[in-house]
Amino acid sequence: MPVPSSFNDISQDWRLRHFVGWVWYEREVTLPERWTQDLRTRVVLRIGSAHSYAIVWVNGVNTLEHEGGYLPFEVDISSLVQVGPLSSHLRVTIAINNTLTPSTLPPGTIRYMTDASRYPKGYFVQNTDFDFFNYAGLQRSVLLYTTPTTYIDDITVTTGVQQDSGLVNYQISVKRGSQFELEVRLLDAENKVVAAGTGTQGQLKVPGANLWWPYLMHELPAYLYSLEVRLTAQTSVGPVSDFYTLPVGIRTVAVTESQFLINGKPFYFHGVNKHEDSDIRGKGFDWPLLVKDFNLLLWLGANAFRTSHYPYAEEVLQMCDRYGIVVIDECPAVGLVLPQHFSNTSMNHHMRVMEELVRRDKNHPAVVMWSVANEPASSLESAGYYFKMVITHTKALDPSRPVTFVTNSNYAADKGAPYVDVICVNSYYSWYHDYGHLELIQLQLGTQFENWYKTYHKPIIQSEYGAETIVGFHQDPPLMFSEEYQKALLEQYHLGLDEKRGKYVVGELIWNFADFMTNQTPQRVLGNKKGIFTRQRQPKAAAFLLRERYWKIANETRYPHSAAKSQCLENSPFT
Ligand code: GCB
Repeated sequence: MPVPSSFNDISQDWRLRHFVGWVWYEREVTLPERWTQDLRTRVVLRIGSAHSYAIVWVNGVNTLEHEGGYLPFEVDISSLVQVGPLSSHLRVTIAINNTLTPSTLPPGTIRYMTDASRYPKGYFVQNTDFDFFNYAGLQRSVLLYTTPTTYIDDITVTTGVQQDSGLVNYQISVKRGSQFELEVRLLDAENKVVAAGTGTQGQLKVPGANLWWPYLMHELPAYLYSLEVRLTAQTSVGPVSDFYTLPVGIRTVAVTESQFLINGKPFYFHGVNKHEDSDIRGKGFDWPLLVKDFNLLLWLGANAFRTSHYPYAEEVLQMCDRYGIVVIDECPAVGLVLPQHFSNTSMNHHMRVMEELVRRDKNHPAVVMWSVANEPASSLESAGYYFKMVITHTKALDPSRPVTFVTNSNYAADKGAPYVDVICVNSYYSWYHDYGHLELIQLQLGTQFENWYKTYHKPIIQSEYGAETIVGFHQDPPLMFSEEYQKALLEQYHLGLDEKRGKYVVGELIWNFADFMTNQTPQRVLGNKKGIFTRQRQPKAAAFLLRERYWKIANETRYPHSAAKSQCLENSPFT
Protein backbone atom coordinates (compact mmCIF):
# COMPACT_ATOMS: atom_id res chain seq x y z
CA MET A 1 0.00 0.00 0.00
CA PRO A 2 1.51 3.36 -0.98
CA VAL A 3 1.88 6.03 1.71
CA PRO A 4 0.53 8.65 1.63
CA SER A 5 -2.75 7.53 0.12
CA SER A 6 -6.19 6.40 1.09
CA PHE A 7 -6.32 2.61 0.76
CA ASN A 8 -9.79 2.54 -0.76
CA ASP A 9 -9.28 3.18 -4.47
CA ILE A 10 -5.87 1.57 -4.96
CA SER A 11 -6.77 -2.05 -5.54
CA GLN A 12 -9.24 -3.90 -7.76
CA ASP A 13 -10.82 -5.44 -4.69
CA TRP A 14 -14.24 -3.89 -3.97
CA ARG A 15 -14.09 -5.24 -0.42
CA LEU A 16 -11.14 -3.01 0.31
CA ARG A 17 -12.92 0.01 -1.13
CA HIS A 18 -15.82 -0.34 1.32
CA PHE A 19 -13.86 -1.93 4.15
CA VAL A 20 -14.80 -0.96 7.71
CA GLY A 21 -12.52 -2.16 10.50
CA TRP A 22 -8.83 -2.73 11.17
CA VAL A 23 -6.21 -2.42 8.47
CA TRP A 24 -2.51 -3.00 9.09
CA TYR A 25 0.50 -1.18 7.70
CA GLU A 26 4.04 -2.41 8.30
CA ARG A 27 7.39 -1.14 7.13
CA GLU A 28 10.98 -2.06 7.95
CA VAL A 29 13.69 0.59 7.79
CA THR A 30 17.36 0.89 8.63
CA LEU A 31 18.31 3.89 10.70
CA PRO A 32 21.57 5.79 10.26
CA GLU A 33 24.06 4.61 12.87
CA ARG A 34 24.39 8.11 14.32
CA TRP A 35 20.71 8.00 15.30
CA THR A 36 21.12 4.85 17.32
CA GLN A 37 24.60 5.35 18.76
CA ASP A 38 24.72 9.05 19.65
CA LEU A 39 22.93 9.37 22.98
CA ARG A 40 22.51 13.10 22.45
CA THR A 41 20.05 12.28 19.68
CA ARG A 42 16.35 11.90 20.17
CA VAL A 43 14.53 9.83 17.53
CA VAL A 44 10.89 10.59 16.79
CA LEU A 45 8.25 8.82 14.74
CA ARG A 46 5.65 11.23 13.38
CA ILE A 47 2.44 10.27 11.63
CA GLY A 48 0.87 13.07 9.58
CA SER A 49 -2.58 11.54 10.02
CA ALA A 50 -4.16 8.11 10.38
CA HIS A 51 -7.86 7.90 9.83
CA SER A 52 -9.39 7.35 12.27
CA TYR A 53 -8.08 5.38 15.27
CA ALA A 54 -4.48 4.21 15.27
CA ILE A 55 -2.26 1.95 17.35
CA VAL A 56 1.48 2.09 16.70
CA TRP A 57 4.12 -0.55 17.50
CA VAL A 58 7.84 -0.06 17.11
CA ASN A 59 9.81 -3.30 16.95
CA GLY A 60 6.73 -4.98 18.35
CA VAL A 61 6.38 -2.65 21.32
CA ASN A 62 3.08 -0.81 21.64
CA THR A 63 4.17 2.84 21.74
CA LEU A 64 1.22 5.03 20.90
CA GLU A 65 -2.51 5.23 20.33
CA HIS A 66 -4.32 8.14 18.72
CA GLU A 67 -7.91 9.02 18.06
CA GLY A 68 -8.91 11.34 15.23
CA GLY A 69 -8.13 11.10 11.59
CA TYR A 70 -6.91 14.45 10.34
CA LEU A 71 -4.17 15.63 12.69
CA PRO A 72 -0.58 14.56 13.32
CA PHE A 73 0.77 12.68 16.31
CA GLU A 74 4.23 11.54 17.27
CA VAL A 75 6.21 9.51 19.76
CA ASP A 76 9.78 9.56 21.04
CA ILE A 77 11.20 6.14 20.14
CA SER A 78 14.80 6.75 21.27
CA SER A 79 14.68 4.19 24.06
CA LEU A 80 13.47 1.56 21.58
CA VAL A 81 16.15 2.17 18.98
CA GLN A 82 19.15 3.03 21.14
CA VAL A 83 19.55 -0.41 22.70
CA GLY A 84 22.89 -1.71 21.49
CA PRO A 85 25.40 -1.79 18.68
CA LEU A 86 23.11 -3.61 16.22
CA SER A 87 19.97 -1.61 16.84
CA SER A 88 19.63 0.19 13.50
CA HIS A 89 16.89 -2.15 12.27
CA LEU A 90 13.42 -0.80 12.84
CA ARG A 91 9.97 -2.21 12.23
CA VAL A 92 7.03 0.16 12.37
CA THR A 93 3.56 -1.38 12.56
CA ILE A 94 0.43 0.75 12.46
CA ALA A 95 -3.08 -0.64 12.88
CA ILE A 96 -5.82 1.72 11.78
CA ASN A 97 -9.53 1.48 12.31
CA ASN A 98 -11.87 3.66 10.24
CA THR A 99 -15.02 2.88 12.24
CA LEU A 100 -16.95 6.00 13.21
CA THR A 101 -19.00 5.96 16.41
CA PRO A 102 -21.29 8.51 18.09
CA SER A 103 -18.32 10.00 19.96
CA THR A 104 -15.75 10.20 17.14
CA LEU A 105 -15.28 13.26 14.93
CA PRO A 106 -16.89 12.98 12.53
CA PRO A 107 -19.45 10.77 14.24
CA GLY A 108 -21.11 7.71 12.75
CA THR A 109 -23.09 4.66 13.75
CA ILE A 110 -22.56 0.98 13.13
CA ARG A 111 -25.86 -0.68 12.43
CA TYR A 112 -26.21 -4.46 12.61
CA MET A 113 -28.78 -5.85 10.18
CA THR A 114 -30.48 -8.63 12.07
CA ASP A 115 -33.17 -9.75 9.60
CA ALA A 116 -31.75 -13.18 8.73
CA SER A 117 -33.99 -13.40 5.65
CA ARG A 118 -32.22 -10.42 4.10
CA TYR A 119 -28.73 -10.25 5.59
CA PRO A 120 -26.11 -12.85 6.48
CA LYS A 121 -25.21 -13.29 10.16
CA GLY A 122 -23.13 -10.44 11.60
CA TYR A 123 -23.85 -8.10 8.67
CA PHE A 124 -23.42 -4.43 9.51
CA VAL A 125 -23.20 -1.08 7.79
CA GLN A 126 -21.42 2.12 8.75
CA ASN A 127 -23.87 5.04 8.70
CA THR A 128 -22.71 8.66 8.65
CA ASP A 129 -24.36 12.04 8.28
CA PHE A 130 -21.85 13.77 6.09
CA ASP A 131 -21.55 14.06 2.36
CA PHE A 132 -18.07 12.81 1.50
CA PHE A 133 -16.55 9.37 1.20
CA ASN A 134 -14.93 8.17 4.41
CA TYR A 135 -11.54 7.57 2.85
CA ALA A 136 -9.06 6.06 5.29
CA GLY A 137 -5.54 4.85 5.88
CA LEU A 138 -2.21 6.66 6.12
CA GLN A 139 -3.29 9.63 4.04
CA ARG A 140 -0.33 11.85 4.96
CA SER A 141 3.39 11.21 5.33
CA VAL A 142 4.93 9.13 8.06
CA LEU A 143 8.31 10.56 9.11
CA LEU A 144 11.25 9.59 11.22
CA TYR A 145 13.27 12.58 12.42
CA THR A 146 15.74 13.51 15.09
CA THR A 147 16.30 16.33 17.55
CA PRO A 148 18.90 16.72 20.27
CA THR A 149 17.84 15.36 23.67
CA THR A 150 17.20 18.89 24.91
CA TYR A 151 15.10 20.35 22.15
CA ILE A 152 12.78 23.07 20.91
CA ASP A 153 9.37 21.55 21.49
CA ASP A 154 7.09 24.34 20.31
CA ILE A 155 7.06 27.97 19.22
CA THR A 156 4.05 30.23 19.43
CA VAL A 157 4.07 33.46 17.47
CA THR A 158 1.45 36.20 17.52
CA THR A 159 1.82 39.45 15.65
CA GLY A 160 0.60 43.00 15.94
CA VAL A 161 1.04 46.40 14.36
CA GLN A 162 1.93 49.65 16.16
CA GLN A 163 2.05 52.69 13.88
CA ASP A 164 4.33 51.50 11.09
CA SER A 165 6.13 48.90 13.22
CA GLY A 166 5.33 45.23 13.18
CA LEU A 167 5.36 43.37 16.47
CA VAL A 168 6.27 39.71 16.72
CA ASN A 169 5.59 38.10 20.08
CA TYR A 170 7.24 34.74 20.57
CA GLN A 171 7.06 32.06 23.17
CA ILE A 172 9.34 29.04 22.98
CA SER A 173 8.92 25.79 24.82
CA VAL A 174 12.10 23.79 25.44
CA LYS A 175 11.83 20.23 26.71
CA ARG A 176 14.13 17.95 28.71
CA GLY A 177 16.61 20.53 29.91
CA SER A 178 17.04 23.43 32.25
CA GLN A 179 20.50 24.70 31.33
CA PHE A 180 20.08 26.30 27.96
CA GLU A 181 20.24 29.52 26.01
CA LEU A 182 17.93 30.66 23.25
CA GLU A 183 18.78 33.13 20.52
CA VAL A 184 16.04 34.45 18.30
CA ARG A 185 16.46 36.34 15.02
CA LEU A 186 13.91 37.64 12.58
CA LEU A 187 15.03 37.78 8.95
CA ASP A 188 13.26 39.55 6.12
CA ALA A 189 12.64 38.04 2.69
CA GLU A 190 16.17 39.14 1.62
CA ASN A 191 17.66 37.29 4.59
CA LYS A 192 18.54 40.52 6.40
CA VAL A 193 18.25 40.36 10.19
CA VAL A 194 15.63 42.94 11.18
CA ALA A 195 15.23 42.13 14.88
CA ALA A 196 16.74 39.85 17.50
CA GLY A 197 16.05 38.62 21.00
CA THR A 198 16.94 35.99 23.59
CA GLY A 199 15.11 33.75 26.04
CA THR A 200 11.90 31.77 26.00
CA GLN A 201 9.65 34.74 25.37
CA GLY A 202 9.80 38.25 24.08
CA GLN A 203 8.65 40.81 21.59
CA LEU A 204 10.49 41.76 18.41
CA LYS A 205 9.83 45.17 16.90
CA VAL A 206 10.18 45.62 13.15
CA PRO A 207 10.15 49.28 12.09
CA GLY A 208 8.61 49.80 8.62
CA ALA A 209 7.42 46.18 8.57
CA ASN A 210 6.06 44.59 5.42
CA LEU A 211 2.71 43.21 6.45
CA TRP A 212 1.27 39.86 5.35
CA TRP A 213 -1.60 40.73 2.98
CA PRO A 214 -4.01 38.38 1.26
CA TYR A 215 -3.69 37.65 -2.45
CA LEU A 216 -5.01 40.53 -4.60
CA MET A 217 -5.23 42.92 -1.65
CA HIS A 218 -1.76 44.40 -1.99
CA GLU A 219 1.05 44.69 -4.50
CA LEU A 220 3.26 42.51 -2.30
CA PRO A 221 0.91 39.88 -0.88
CA ALA A 222 1.95 37.12 1.50
CA TYR A 223 5.16 38.72 2.74
CA LEU A 224 6.93 36.28 5.02
CA TYR A 225 9.72 36.87 7.49
CA SER A 226 11.52 33.94 9.02
CA LEU A 227 12.03 33.46 12.69
CA GLU A 228 15.21 31.58 13.52
CA VAL A 229 15.42 29.99 16.94
CA ARG A 230 18.79 28.63 18.04
CA LEU A 231 19.03 26.57 21.23
CA THR A 232 22.30 25.65 22.93
CA ALA A 233 22.11 23.42 25.96
CA GLN A 234 24.22 21.40 28.36
CA THR A 235 23.16 17.80 28.90
CA SER A 236 24.67 15.02 31.02
CA VAL A 237 26.30 13.63 27.86
CA GLY A 238 27.65 16.93 26.56
CA PRO A 239 26.54 20.09 24.80
CA VAL A 240 23.78 20.03 22.18
CA SER A 241 22.21 22.57 19.86
CA ASP A 242 18.84 22.71 18.14
CA PHE A 243 17.72 25.06 15.40
CA TYR A 244 14.33 25.84 13.95
CA THR A 245 13.08 28.24 11.28
CA LEU A 246 9.49 29.38 11.23
CA PRO A 247 7.89 31.49 8.48
CA VAL A 248 6.16 34.49 10.08
CA GLY A 249 3.58 36.79 8.50
CA ILE A 250 2.92 40.00 10.40
CA ARG A 251 -0.78 40.78 10.25
CA THR A 252 -3.77 41.52 12.41
CA VAL A 253 -7.28 40.12 12.30
CA ALA A 254 -10.33 41.76 13.86
CA VAL A 255 -14.10 41.56 13.60
CA THR A 256 -16.58 44.42 14.06
CA GLU A 257 -20.38 44.37 13.93
CA SER A 258 -20.30 44.33 10.17
CA GLN A 259 -16.73 43.86 8.97
CA PHE A 260 -13.91 41.36 8.88
CA LEU A 261 -10.66 43.33 9.10
CA ILE A 262 -7.20 42.19 8.05
CA ASN A 263 -4.54 44.75 8.95
CA GLY A 264 -7.36 47.12 9.81
CA LYS A 265 -8.84 47.02 6.28
CA PRO A 266 -12.15 45.41 5.34
CA PHE A 267 -11.61 41.98 3.86
CA TYR A 268 -14.14 40.23 1.63
CA PHE A 269 -13.76 36.45 1.34
CA HIS A 270 -14.25 35.53 -2.33
CA GLY A 271 -13.33 31.91 -2.53
CA VAL A 272 -14.23 28.27 -2.34
CA ASN A 273 -14.85 25.31 -0.11
CA LYS A 274 -12.56 22.42 -0.84
CA HIS A 275 -12.11 18.76 -0.06
CA GLU A 276 -8.98 16.67 0.04
CA ASP A 277 -10.14 14.40 -2.75
CA SER A 278 -8.95 13.08 -6.07
CA ASP A 279 -8.99 10.02 -8.31
CA ILE A 280 -7.07 6.99 -7.05
CA ARG A 281 -5.44 8.82 -4.12
CA GLY A 282 -8.73 9.55 -2.32
CA LYS A 283 -7.63 11.85 0.46
CA GLY A 284 -3.96 10.96 0.05
CA PHE A 285 -1.60 13.92 0.03
CA ASP A 286 -0.15 14.64 -3.39
CA TRP A 287 2.11 17.59 -4.31
CA PRO A 288 1.23 17.82 -8.02
CA LEU A 289 -2.47 17.92 -7.13
CA LEU A 290 -1.88 20.58 -4.49
CA VAL A 291 0.12 22.81 -6.83
CA LYS A 292 -2.50 22.37 -9.54
CA ASP A 293 -5.21 23.40 -7.08
CA PHE A 294 -3.26 26.52 -6.14
CA ASN A 295 -2.79 27.43 -9.79
CA LEU A 296 -6.55 27.12 -10.21
CA LEU A 297 -7.22 29.26 -7.13
CA LEU A 298 -4.90 32.00 -8.39
CA TRP A 299 -6.44 31.76 -11.87
CA LEU A 300 -9.89 32.06 -10.36
CA GLY A 301 -8.97 35.16 -8.36
CA ALA A 302 -9.97 33.34 -5.17
CA ASN A 303 -8.51 34.85 -2.01
CA ALA A 304 -9.84 32.35 0.54
CA PHE A 305 -11.10 28.85 1.28
CA ARG A 306 -12.55 26.87 4.13
CA THR A 307 -10.98 23.53 5.00
CA SER A 308 -14.40 21.88 4.77
CA HIS A 309 -14.86 19.60 6.72
CA TYR A 310 -11.63 18.67 8.50
CA PRO A 311 -8.07 19.96 8.88
CA TYR A 312 -6.06 19.64 5.68
CA ALA A 313 -2.43 18.56 5.35
CA GLU A 314 0.12 21.01 6.75
CA GLU A 315 1.61 21.52 3.29
CA VAL A 316 -1.70 23.06 2.21
CA LEU A 317 -1.43 25.74 4.89
CA GLN A 318 2.22 26.37 4.04
CA MET A 319 1.11 27.08 0.47
CA CYS A 320 -1.62 29.42 1.72
CA ASP A 321 0.94 31.39 3.75
CA ARG A 322 3.13 31.70 0.68
CA TYR A 323 0.42 32.74 -1.77
CA GLY A 324 -1.79 34.81 0.51
CA ILE A 325 -4.81 32.52 0.40
CA VAL A 326 -6.83 33.15 3.55
CA VAL A 327 -8.11 30.09 5.44
CA ILE A 328 -11.06 29.32 7.65
CA ASP A 329 -9.62 26.30 9.43
CA GLU A 330 -12.31 23.73 10.23
CA CYS A 331 -12.15 20.77 12.59
CA PRO A 332 -13.73 17.41 11.65
CA ALA A 333 -16.99 18.05 13.51
CA VAL A 334 -19.35 17.39 10.63
CA GLY A 335 -22.54 15.39 10.89
CA LEU A 336 -23.32 16.21 14.54
CA VAL A 337 -27.03 15.74 14.09
CA LEU A 338 -28.18 13.47 16.94
CA PRO A 339 -28.64 14.42 20.60
CA GLN A 340 -25.90 11.94 21.64
CA HIS A 341 -23.38 13.86 19.48
CA PHE A 342 -23.56 16.62 22.09
CA SER A 343 -22.63 14.41 25.05
CA ASN A 344 -19.81 15.18 27.49
CA THR A 345 -17.69 12.44 25.91
CA SER A 346 -18.07 14.08 22.51
CA MET A 347 -17.40 17.51 23.93
CA ASN A 348 -14.19 16.42 25.65
CA HIS A 349 -12.95 14.80 22.47
CA HIS A 350 -13.98 17.87 20.45
CA MET A 351 -11.95 20.09 22.78
CA ARG A 352 -8.93 17.81 22.48
CA VAL A 353 -9.18 17.97 18.70
CA MET A 354 -9.30 21.78 18.87
CA GLU A 355 -6.17 21.70 21.07
CA GLU A 356 -4.36 19.57 18.49
CA LEU A 357 -5.57 21.76 15.65
CA VAL A 358 -4.60 25.05 17.29
CA ARG A 359 -1.22 23.65 18.28
CA ARG A 360 -0.58 22.56 14.69
CA ASP A 361 -1.92 25.61 12.81
CA LYS A 362 -1.61 28.57 15.20
CA ASN A 363 1.45 30.08 13.49
CA HIS A 364 0.02 30.24 9.98
CA PRO A 365 -0.74 33.85 9.04
CA ALA A 366 -3.14 32.51 6.39
CA VAL A 367 -5.41 31.05 9.07
CA VAL A 368 -7.72 33.90 10.11
CA MET A 369 -10.57 32.04 11.80
CA TRP A 370 -11.33 28.67 13.41
CA SER A 371 -14.50 26.82 12.49
CA VAL A 372 -15.44 24.34 15.19
CA ALA A 373 -18.14 22.51 13.18
CA ASN A 374 -20.18 22.23 10.01
CA GLU A 375 -23.97 22.16 10.03
CA PRO A 376 -24.51 20.68 13.49
CA ALA A 377 -28.06 20.30 14.79
CA SER A 378 -27.53 23.61 16.54
CA SER A 379 -31.20 24.09 17.27
CA LEU A 380 -31.10 21.24 19.80
CA GLU A 381 -31.22 22.43 23.40
CA SER A 382 -27.95 20.68 24.28
CA ALA A 383 -26.12 22.38 21.40
CA GLY A 384 -26.18 25.74 23.20
CA TYR A 385 -24.04 24.63 26.16
CA TYR A 386 -21.93 22.43 23.91
CA PHE A 387 -20.92 25.23 21.55
CA LYS A 388 -20.50 27.72 24.36
CA MET A 389 -17.94 25.37 25.90
CA VAL A 390 -16.14 24.39 22.68
CA ILE A 391 -15.92 27.99 21.44
CA THR A 392 -14.82 29.37 24.82
CA HIS A 393 -12.15 26.69 24.96
CA THR A 394 -10.94 27.52 21.45
CA LYS A 395 -10.75 31.23 22.27
CA ALA A 396 -8.74 30.43 25.37
CA LEU A 397 -6.34 28.35 23.27
CA ASP A 398 -6.00 31.18 20.75
CA PRO A 399 -7.27 34.61 21.77
CA SER A 400 -5.89 36.11 18.53
CA ARG A 401 -8.44 34.68 16.09
CA PRO A 402 -12.22 34.79 15.75
CA VAL A 403 -14.15 31.54 16.06
CA THR A 404 -17.20 30.37 14.19
CA PHE A 405 -19.14 27.28 13.20
CA VAL A 406 -20.99 26.88 9.94
CA THR A 407 -24.75 26.71 10.32
CA ASN A 408 -27.75 25.70 8.29
CA SER A 409 -30.16 26.07 11.19
CA ASN A 410 -32.96 28.59 11.31
CA TYR A 411 -31.67 31.94 12.64
CA ALA A 412 -34.31 32.06 15.35
CA ALA A 413 -33.63 28.53 16.60
CA ASP A 414 -29.83 28.36 16.47
CA LYS A 415 -28.49 27.86 20.00
CA GLY A 416 -24.83 28.16 19.07
CA ALA A 417 -24.90 31.40 17.08
CA PRO A 418 -24.72 33.67 20.16
CA TYR A 419 -21.15 32.43 20.76
CA VAL A 420 -19.63 32.88 17.29
CA ASP A 421 -17.81 35.99 16.06
CA VAL A 422 -18.94 35.66 12.45
CA ILE A 423 -22.15 34.07 11.20
CA CYS A 424 -21.31 31.50 8.52
CA VAL A 425 -24.48 30.32 6.86
CA ASN A 426 -25.08 27.66 4.19
CA SER A 427 -28.11 27.70 1.92
CA TYR A 428 -29.14 25.91 -1.25
CA TYR A 429 -32.05 27.96 -2.58
CA SER A 430 -33.45 26.62 -5.80
CA TRP A 431 -31.54 23.39 -5.24
CA TYR A 432 -32.65 21.57 -2.11
CA HIS A 433 -35.70 23.85 -1.86
CA ASP A 434 -37.97 25.10 -4.61
CA TYR A 435 -36.12 23.00 -7.15
CA GLY A 436 -35.69 24.79 -10.42
CA HIS A 437 -37.15 28.12 -9.24
CA LEU A 438 -34.20 30.37 -9.80
CA GLU A 439 -36.47 33.40 -9.65
CA LEU A 440 -36.88 32.93 -5.87
CA ILE A 441 -33.22 33.06 -4.97
CA GLN A 442 -32.80 36.81 -4.54
CA LEU A 443 -35.86 37.14 -2.31
CA GLN A 444 -34.96 34.13 -0.14
CA LEU A 445 -31.31 35.13 0.16
CA GLY A 446 -32.26 38.69 1.12
CA THR A 447 -34.58 37.33 3.83
CA GLN A 448 -31.86 35.00 5.11
CA PHE A 449 -29.31 37.82 5.44
CA GLU A 450 -31.73 40.30 7.02
CA ASN A 451 -32.93 37.76 9.58
CA TRP A 452 -29.45 36.81 10.70
CA TYR A 453 -28.17 40.36 10.76
CA LYS A 454 -31.05 41.88 12.67
CA THR A 455 -30.82 39.09 15.25
CA TYR A 456 -27.08 39.10 15.85
CA HIS A 457 -25.44 42.20 14.38
CA LYS A 458 -22.45 40.17 13.32
CA PRO A 459 -20.73 40.00 9.94
CA ILE A 460 -22.05 37.20 7.71
CA ILE A 461 -20.33 34.86 5.27
CA GLN A 462 -22.33 32.86 2.74
CA SER A 463 -20.24 29.80 3.51
CA GLU A 464 -21.91 27.44 0.99
CA TYR A 465 -24.20 27.71 -2.01
CA GLY A 466 -24.17 25.84 -5.30
CA ALA A 467 -25.78 23.36 -7.66
CA GLU A 468 -25.08 19.82 -8.76
CA THR A 469 -23.78 19.91 -12.36
CA ILE A 470 -22.73 17.11 -14.65
CA VAL A 471 -19.99 18.45 -16.88
CA GLY A 472 -21.12 18.43 -20.51
CA PHE A 473 -24.85 18.49 -19.73
CA HIS A 474 -26.38 21.47 -21.54
CA GLN A 475 -29.91 22.86 -21.39
CA ASP A 476 -31.13 26.29 -22.37
CA PRO A 477 -33.37 27.51 -20.79
CA PRO A 478 -31.45 26.08 -17.83
CA LEU A 479 -32.53 22.84 -16.19
CA MET A 480 -31.12 21.33 -13.02
CA PHE A 481 -27.83 19.42 -13.43
CA SER A 482 -26.86 21.33 -16.59
CA GLU A 483 -23.90 23.70 -16.77
CA GLU A 484 -26.35 26.49 -17.67
CA TYR A 485 -28.32 25.92 -14.47
CA GLN A 486 -25.22 26.09 -12.28
CA LYS A 487 -24.29 29.38 -13.93
CA ALA A 488 -27.77 30.82 -13.64
CA LEU A 489 -28.05 29.82 -9.98
CA LEU A 490 -24.71 31.44 -9.21
CA GLU A 491 -25.75 34.61 -11.03
CA GLN A 492 -28.91 34.90 -8.93
CA TYR A 493 -26.93 34.35 -5.73
CA HIS A 494 -24.42 36.98 -6.82
CA LEU A 495 -27.16 39.57 -7.31
CA GLY A 496 -28.38 38.85 -3.78
CA LEU A 497 -24.85 38.96 -2.38
CA ASP A 498 -24.12 42.27 -4.09
CA GLU A 499 -27.12 43.79 -2.30
CA LYS A 500 -25.41 43.21 1.05
CA ARG A 501 -21.73 43.18 0.16
CA GLY A 502 -20.02 46.17 1.72
CA LYS A 503 -22.83 46.36 4.30
CA TYR A 504 -22.46 43.31 6.54
CA VAL A 505 -21.95 40.36 4.20
CA VAL A 506 -18.19 39.81 4.27
CA GLY A 507 -17.77 36.78 2.08
CA GLU A 508 -18.97 34.10 -0.30
CA LEU A 509 -17.50 30.63 -0.66
CA ILE A 510 -18.83 28.47 -3.47
CA TRP A 511 -19.72 24.83 -2.83
CA ASN A 512 -17.52 23.33 -4.18
CA PHE A 513 -14.12 23.87 -5.72
CA ALA A 514 -14.16 20.45 -7.41
CA ASP A 515 -16.42 17.41 -7.73
CA PHE A 516 -15.70 14.88 -4.99
CA MET A 517 -16.51 11.32 -3.97
CA THR A 518 -19.34 10.53 -1.58
CA ASN A 519 -21.14 7.45 -0.32
CA GLN A 520 -23.34 5.76 -2.86
CA THR A 521 -26.89 7.11 -2.71
CA PRO A 522 -29.58 7.69 -5.32
CA GLN A 523 -28.87 11.45 -4.94
CA ARG A 524 -25.23 11.22 -5.97
CA VAL A 525 -23.91 10.31 -9.42
CA LEU A 526 -20.38 9.02 -8.81
CA GLY A 527 -20.11 11.55 -6.01
CA ASN A 528 -21.06 15.15 -5.41
CA LYS A 529 -20.99 17.15 -8.62
CA LYS A 530 -21.30 20.70 -7.28
CA GLY A 531 -17.70 21.45 -8.25
CA ILE A 532 -16.96 24.38 -10.51
CA PHE A 533 -14.10 22.11 -11.61
CA THR A 534 -14.45 18.42 -12.30
CA ARG A 535 -12.69 15.95 -10.05
CA GLN A 536 -9.91 15.98 -12.66
CA ARG A 537 -9.68 19.80 -12.23
CA GLN A 538 -11.17 20.82 -15.58
CA PRO A 539 -13.40 23.92 -15.54
CA LYS A 540 -17.15 23.82 -15.94
CA ALA A 541 -18.83 26.95 -17.38
CA ALA A 542 -19.42 28.26 -13.84
CA ALA A 543 -15.67 28.48 -13.22
CA PHE A 544 -15.38 31.19 -15.87
CA LEU A 545 -18.33 33.06 -14.43
CA LEU A 546 -16.83 32.95 -10.96
CA ARG A 547 -13.44 33.97 -12.29
CA GLU A 548 -14.92 37.09 -13.85
CA ARG A 549 -16.68 37.96 -10.61
CA TYR A 550 -13.74 37.38 -8.28
CA TRP A 551 -11.36 39.48 -10.36
CA LYS A 552 -13.95 42.25 -10.59
CA ILE A 553 -14.42 42.26 -6.81
CA ALA A 554 -10.66 42.33 -6.31
CA ASN A 555 -10.31 45.23 -8.72
CA GLU A 556 -12.90 47.38 -7.03
CA THR A 557 -11.73 50.49 -5.30
CA ARG A 558 -13.05 49.14 -2.01
CA TYR A 559 -9.52 47.88 -1.48
CA PRO A 560 -7.82 51.18 -0.88
CA HIS A 561 -4.43 49.97 -2.12
CA SER A 562 -3.79 51.56 -5.46
CA ALA A 563 -0.82 49.30 -6.09
CA ALA A 564 -2.98 46.23 -5.56
CA LYS A 565 -5.35 47.54 -8.15
CA SER A 566 -2.74 47.80 -10.83
CA GLN A 567 -1.32 44.40 -9.96
CA CYS A 568 -4.75 42.84 -10.21
CA LEU A 569 -5.31 44.48 -13.56
CA GLU A 570 -2.02 43.20 -14.88
CA ASN A 571 -2.91 39.61 -14.04
CA SER A 572 -6.59 39.99 -14.58
CA PRO A 573 -8.19 38.15 -17.47
CA PHE A 574 -9.95 41.36 -18.51
CA THR A 575 -7.09 43.55 -19.71
C1 GCB B 1 -23.91 20.95 2.73
C2 GCB B 1 -22.77 20.32 3.40
C3 GCB B 1 -21.78 19.71 2.41
C4 GCB B 1 -22.53 19.00 1.29
C5 GCB B 1 -23.37 20.01 0.57
C6 GCB B 1 -24.21 19.37 -0.55
O1 GCB B 1 -24.64 21.72 3.29
O2 GCB B 1 -22.12 21.18 4.29
O3 GCB B 1 -20.93 18.85 3.10
O4 GCB B 1 -21.67 18.34 0.43
O5 GCB B 1 -24.26 20.63 1.46
O6 GCB B 1 -23.76 19.35 -1.68
O7 GCB B 1 -25.29 18.87 -0.25
